Amino acid sequence: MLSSVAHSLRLGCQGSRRSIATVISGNKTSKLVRERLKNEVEKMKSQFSGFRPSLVVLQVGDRDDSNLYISTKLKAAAEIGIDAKHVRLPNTATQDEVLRSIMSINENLSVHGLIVQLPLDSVNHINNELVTNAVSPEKDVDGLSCINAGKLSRGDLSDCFIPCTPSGCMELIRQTGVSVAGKHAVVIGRSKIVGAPMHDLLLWNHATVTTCHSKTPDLPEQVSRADILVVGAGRAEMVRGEWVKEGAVVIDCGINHIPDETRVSGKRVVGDVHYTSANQRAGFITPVPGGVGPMTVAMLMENTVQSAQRFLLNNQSRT
Ligand code: NAP
Ligand code: L37
Repeated sequence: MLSSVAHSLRLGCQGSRRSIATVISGNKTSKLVRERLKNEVEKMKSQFSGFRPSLVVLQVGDRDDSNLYISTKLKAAAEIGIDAKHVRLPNTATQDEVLRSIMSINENLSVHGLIVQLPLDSVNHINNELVTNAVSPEKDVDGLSCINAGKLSRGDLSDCFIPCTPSGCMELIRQTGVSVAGKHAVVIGRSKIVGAPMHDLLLWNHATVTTCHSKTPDLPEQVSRADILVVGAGRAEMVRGEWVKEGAVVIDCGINHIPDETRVSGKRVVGDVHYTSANQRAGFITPVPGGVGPMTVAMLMENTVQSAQRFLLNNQSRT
């Protein structure tokens, strides 16, 4: 009875919908991160006579979405003062050729960060695991090698590179002022790039974490328990507002293109969360676009600057 009074008070006198959630802007937060990094790079440049952090983005093939994300990354790097190179191999490249290319970048002392943009677009069979593990852990700014992923899963957070998307999600959660410790967090998805590292990050920030996947029965029930919900399933608008706990923090990693005849392009981008209904229940919510996407780019820049700083530290102590 009491809880139903509290509930109707929250709903307001008319019993109408709850006020809408606070939107957490990835565009604004990523801009702040990029400005901070630009200052750090300027300091490095003046302290170490023209030294610049450097990043290589290796692409196999020619996927439209990868082309777009890579050009966003190159533009962000240029603005910050990171020297970024795009190395593109044709979709006919063999696994050996891809591995050889990675090895040669590993050996190049002037490169501090190397990512292989996934998914690979190749006519040949290429083992993703072999490729992500070939990147030297010291340059693995995507945090996808076993060494970095293993450290993260054990809670050695200060000693590894954290994958960019989950790292960006944590930054957005921090923006809300809601503390993670002691909260119940639910992650939908268990991929190596989003769900699994997100689980680890939340866990080691002291949340109690439930990770859901395609075999999880009763997803709405799991979602309804989340104080913090992070979704990376790749299913357009799958999470409905009615599932969401009132006041929850909702972070939507999904990037899905759905048909929209009102647009010139004939399509539009939506997340994995049904935004308009979730907006009525959540306390905080990220939009798509303009949420997690720009943060993924900003955190890649952050990892690259961190890698260059570690390089300088190691080289100084050797001299
Ligand atoms: P993925 O490798 O396809 O993984 C999807 C995960 O979601 C899997 O673990 C899968 O479960 C789970 N899943 C799929 N359908 C489900 C369902 N109906 N119920 C519960 N779980 C379900 O995808 P990903 O690379 O992690 O990407 C996920 C989404 O994030 C995509 O929309 C992608 O475009 C987006 N993304 C965004 C960014 C960004 O910067 N914003 C970066 C990377 C990815 P199983 O393991 O059982 O198959
Ligand atoms: N680091 N990121 C890294 N490594 C990889 O292997 N695949 C992959 C990866 N993913 C990635 O780059 N994702 C990504 C997704 C979205 C954006 C950038 C990077 C982005 O900028 N999204 C915008 C625009 C979305 C759109 O219109 O399509 C956004 O506002 O969400």
